[in-house]
Amino acid sequence: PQTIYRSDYTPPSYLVDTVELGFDLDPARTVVASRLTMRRNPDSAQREIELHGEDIDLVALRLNGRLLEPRDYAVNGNLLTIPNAPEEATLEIETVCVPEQNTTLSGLYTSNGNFFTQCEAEGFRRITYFPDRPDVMAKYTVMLRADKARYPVLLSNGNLLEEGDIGDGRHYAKWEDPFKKPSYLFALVAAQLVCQEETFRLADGRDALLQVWVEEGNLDKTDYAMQSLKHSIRWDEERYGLELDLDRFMIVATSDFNMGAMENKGLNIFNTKFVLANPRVATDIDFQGIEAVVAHEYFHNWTGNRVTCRDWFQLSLKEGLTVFRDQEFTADMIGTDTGRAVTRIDQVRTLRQAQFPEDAGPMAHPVRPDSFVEINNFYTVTVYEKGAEVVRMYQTLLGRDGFRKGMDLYFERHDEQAVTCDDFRQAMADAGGRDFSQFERWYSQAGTPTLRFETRYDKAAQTYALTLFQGCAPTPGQDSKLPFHIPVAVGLLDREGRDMPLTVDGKDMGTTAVLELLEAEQTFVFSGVTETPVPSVLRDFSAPVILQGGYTDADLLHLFNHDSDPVNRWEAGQRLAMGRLLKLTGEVAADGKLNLDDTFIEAMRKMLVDESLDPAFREQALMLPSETMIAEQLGEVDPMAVHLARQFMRANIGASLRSELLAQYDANQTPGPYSPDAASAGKRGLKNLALAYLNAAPDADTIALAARQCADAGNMTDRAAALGALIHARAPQAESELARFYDEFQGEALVVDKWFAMQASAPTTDIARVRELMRHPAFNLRNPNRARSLVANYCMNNAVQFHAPNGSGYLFWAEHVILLDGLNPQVAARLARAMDRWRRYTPALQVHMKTALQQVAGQQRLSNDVREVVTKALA
Ligand code: BAL
Ligand code: ZN
Repeated sequence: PQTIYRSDYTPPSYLVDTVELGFDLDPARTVVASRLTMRRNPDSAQREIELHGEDIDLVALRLNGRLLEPRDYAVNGNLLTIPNAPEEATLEIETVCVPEQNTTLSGLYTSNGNFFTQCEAEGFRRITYFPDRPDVMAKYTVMLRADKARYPVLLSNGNLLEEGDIGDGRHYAKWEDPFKKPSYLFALVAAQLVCQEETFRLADGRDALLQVWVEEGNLDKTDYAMQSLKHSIRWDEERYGLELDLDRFMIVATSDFNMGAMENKGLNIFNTKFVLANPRVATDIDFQGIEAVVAHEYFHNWTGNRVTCRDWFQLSLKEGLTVFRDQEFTADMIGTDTGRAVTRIDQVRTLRQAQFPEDAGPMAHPVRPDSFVEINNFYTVTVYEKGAEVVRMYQTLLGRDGFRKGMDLYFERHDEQAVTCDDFRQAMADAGGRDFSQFERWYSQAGTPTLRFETRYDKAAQTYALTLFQGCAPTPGQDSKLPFHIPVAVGLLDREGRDMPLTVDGKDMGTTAVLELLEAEQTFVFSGVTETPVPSVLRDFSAPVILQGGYTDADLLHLFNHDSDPVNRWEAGQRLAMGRLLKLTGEVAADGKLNLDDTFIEAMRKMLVDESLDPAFREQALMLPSETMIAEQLGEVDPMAVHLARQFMRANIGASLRSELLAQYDANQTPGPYSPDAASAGKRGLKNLALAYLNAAPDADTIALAARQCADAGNMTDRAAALGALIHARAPQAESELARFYDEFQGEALVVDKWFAMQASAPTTDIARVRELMRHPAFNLRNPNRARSLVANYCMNNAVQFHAPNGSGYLFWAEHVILLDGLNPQVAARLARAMDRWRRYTPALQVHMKTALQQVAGQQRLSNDVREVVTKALA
């Protein structure tokens, strides 16, 4: 496969002004007629028209009314070239595709017999020939024709112009999108669906029609998505002065979808997972996911759609920025300082769980990659979550108001343009009067920077010198790195745990100073420091870096007890736990004699019962670093040792804090009707964490508690937590409760996904049981949610079983990467990434892992998607 380089970018040879699309929709043979008005791009030296097309049949091609013969154009792979084209060209293209056979879920496909599209990144070329690149922006008019009884609902982007019958039981709908857009934002839906709708008054006084479309029977699960949409619209008006620019905004849910959702202009298509919810079927986490994803897709309307990406290397321009916006929205929706901190802690956890490992593995890439084989492989935690961290750092450096000025300037300069990450950085620099040239390295250098500090207190001078050191390990293709521009937020705690006032270079900096680290090593001197402080470094996780060492246990306990910055308070607890987890892992490997000190347990006890702290924060503070995070700290990973060490710590907490856990379990009940609000969810979170800890050291009483909750639960959060506790405690009733769960929810696809996922990720589920589950009538490899629920969960969230010493998990992985690749390369490539970190495991496991990787790599027929992942893993 061919590698595509960012440095090879050239402007499009032709621009497209208007696109008229006509669809005769038939699952077995859909005919697409396209009429493009094009003109030569003055910025391009090329004279030929270039069109992309994939897996479609070309029926006819006309240029300015003349039917072209095959000799008039050239087809090379997916590229169709028309040489010697005139300055202005009207192209008429007729193509045919087969939606019902399209298992890739890219382009036009059917799901439960309904038509949907997914065009990002390069799916539009699977619908019609087109210059399918994001810097070609055009105005679209779309005519849909289909059988009226089977497809009563016909939707596309923008505004509905007209609809009516055309005989033979068929009908039509004509849509027009008033804004220029790239082809990846095109969408259509032709389906049997119902909708919840309402009229919403926008800030400028216009009324917009909001709709949430779902399959019949799901209307009782659309309220939260609708509410989230309204909150999102209001928030973008208030926080950024950005308004909905259309008369209507539609969300459509489908159960067959590769991603979470897609921001097509005015017609967002969603995975049902991020739309459908009611207390019976959805957990607190599901509700949170819906709010965030609805917001994310809505916010794309400006950051992504009105201003889009020049090329796919700039993906983070829209994704990093939009993730940052949805993160801020989520924090604002909770509205409390602790709530904000808890969302920040969640973000840090995601980075450590997924992005730092990516940055340290064979698929490491900069936020703005320099090359790719398959762009679909770069919808990554680096582009999304690290990209959001990069945007957050602008706000940290400029302040909220300064960041807003930068956003205003960005839109003023670039509305309806396709631009680059450099354009965004320039807008921020110009609006803030700052030099962000060194900041560019956050976009161009891969790898997670490390940060280290040393301190020196001078009692006589009352100065405290903090020396910061940064570094960054090599990543594929980047052997050495230059220093990053790192905002390091720092506070100093006195011996009572109070924040000390900070003065640096004679400047009063409040109680948290944002120091700007520009060099590999730099010293900052605080003056007027009256005693030796404990430094709280990297408050609010002010940069996506790995802060190494520097703290004693006593320092960490002091921070854990007192830090006014809740993120660093949490962080101190994580460090206390991590130190011990690493020690325990070593002990498992050595002689199996495990010891946990009282100091740690007492710190946990104090946190658990501190009623001055929100339950949501206490839950975060008591949650241990995951097995993946522990593994990332080790030179050589024995997954079983990591698991046993962590289980030992969990059981120890469960047994030692039993009475406190029971008290918190009782104190954090949420009687009355379920509400997904943050305070209630926080209580449920702490209560269910208590239940999980109690059942990490199970006895008849703790199991009875879980069983009772399983029987009485009035919502899915409590039900799933109780069932999980029974499974993990290996309780005798786990099997029957699993069966009862399935019986009760077998009609709810998303709950059946949970049922598979719960089993796939349980350390009690071995390969034989997984294979048995694959034969369950409800299992279907073609449905991405279902495939992920069982196969991906087993391979990615069940380390002890997946890494079975006999290599059976790896063979299962290889078998299913290959099977899935024949159906849906995007889903297969995601699964392929389960082996990213294979070189870090014990030599015995590495041998099996390499064999499995080679088995996949040795396949003759493999998608570019999977080929790229396994090739890079083996390189
Ligand atoms: N653009 C793909 C889905 C999303 O990030 O919203
Ligand atoms: Zn996005």
